[in-house]
Amino acid sequence: MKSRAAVAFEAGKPLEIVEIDVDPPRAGEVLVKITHTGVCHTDAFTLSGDDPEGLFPAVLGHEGAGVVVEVGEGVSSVAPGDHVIPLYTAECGECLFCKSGKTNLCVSVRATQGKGIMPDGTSRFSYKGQPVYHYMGCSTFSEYTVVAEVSLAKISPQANPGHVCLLGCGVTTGIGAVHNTAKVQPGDTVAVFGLGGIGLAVIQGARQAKAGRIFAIDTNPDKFELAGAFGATDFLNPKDYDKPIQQVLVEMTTWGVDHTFECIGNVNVMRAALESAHRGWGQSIVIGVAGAGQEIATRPFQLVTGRVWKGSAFGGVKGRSQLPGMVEDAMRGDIQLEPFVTHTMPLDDINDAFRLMHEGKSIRSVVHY
Ligand code: NAD
Ligand code: AHE
Ligand code: ZN
Repeated sequence: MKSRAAVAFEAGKPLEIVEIDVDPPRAGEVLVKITHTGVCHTDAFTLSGDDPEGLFPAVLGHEGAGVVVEVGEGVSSVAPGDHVIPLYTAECGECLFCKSGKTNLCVSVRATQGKGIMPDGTSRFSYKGQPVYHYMGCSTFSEYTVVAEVSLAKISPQANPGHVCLLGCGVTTGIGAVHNTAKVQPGDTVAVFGLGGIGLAVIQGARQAKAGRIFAIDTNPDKFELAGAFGATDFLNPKDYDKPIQQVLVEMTTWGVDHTFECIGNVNVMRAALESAHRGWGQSIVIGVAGAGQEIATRPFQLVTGRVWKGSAFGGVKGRSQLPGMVEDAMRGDIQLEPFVTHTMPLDDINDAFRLMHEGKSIRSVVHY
């Protein structure tokens, strides 16, 4: 079938809106009509050419919501008409990782996903007869996409797809990192570096966890108002200080902050976040994605004296078993999604979403088909 899609033909170039060909779903696959998709910084990161797994031409996008159109042979957990969110972290329930009870990092389709192909080693997308790569197992920048059955969460048909698409990545990542990775407890102090969609979701999660002081840190002071609305108590722009921000935070708190979160993808800020953590028990959670060749560093003494460095992918959330419940939480108002949606636009204007993100003017743009 034909599908309108925003294709990344080349690194560093705008997406092009073209009509691609989408092949029918094969065994274990599902054809989904995407109705809405958010644009996450990770899409911009891959488009920039800094992603070691970045492939071109590709259909990017991984924060979508849609409806099942057709299922391939053997698919039993979803049927045409079901409302779904595609998952870049699959959940097969059978692999070592799913069975461990320790992680959400299912490996069932991860290897082929990273190569931009379906689990059988081929692509369902083509343009003018040439294959186009899939992305993160989702490719939500196409009106019709094909994903693995294990990469779909079935959600309430009553949910607003223009809002719950954000649970496909940003909001789930931030809230999940607070509850599943850091396990923030009432009264704990929290510092959030980077106040985009991810950082603001961390703040929302920290407030749900009844954290005490919540420090919001960004070089763009325009982000502070929304951070305050989500529950941040202290606002810091590193540019306002003539000393490292970790020193500022340690001086403000005596021994450092219980939980710090890096939500930017900057290895220098990752160091600052680790060194802002409390002596003896503070932990720093890396959420931001850094480019190929980037490495983190600190004095080992920082770890010897009790600080812990951790990472979090998709907030540690198991998509098929936990995301439907988070959608229900959002429908009840226990997770707020609407404040994240600063812009909406049709697919034709998707490059505006990238521009607004780079200009620091948006939190989330939601593209509709
Ligand atoms: P975003 O661009 O919306 O927000 C980033 C924020 O960081 C902006 O407000 C920007 O002003 C701020 N910032 C930039 N440089 C800074 C600095 N030096 N000091 C302080 N603030 C600074 O991005 P986003 O969509 O919120 O994504 C954030 C990061 O999280 C990206 O690296 C993205 O790839 C990553 N991410 C990771 C996961 C995961 O599962 N681990 C999921 C989603 C996104
Ligand atoms: N392709 C990159 C890795 C990118 C990365 O770390 N992705 C995050 C999700 S970002 C969503 O916006 C993640 O979940 N990672 C775990 C995984 O399995 O990909 C690279 O460096 O190769
Ligand atoms: Zn994302």
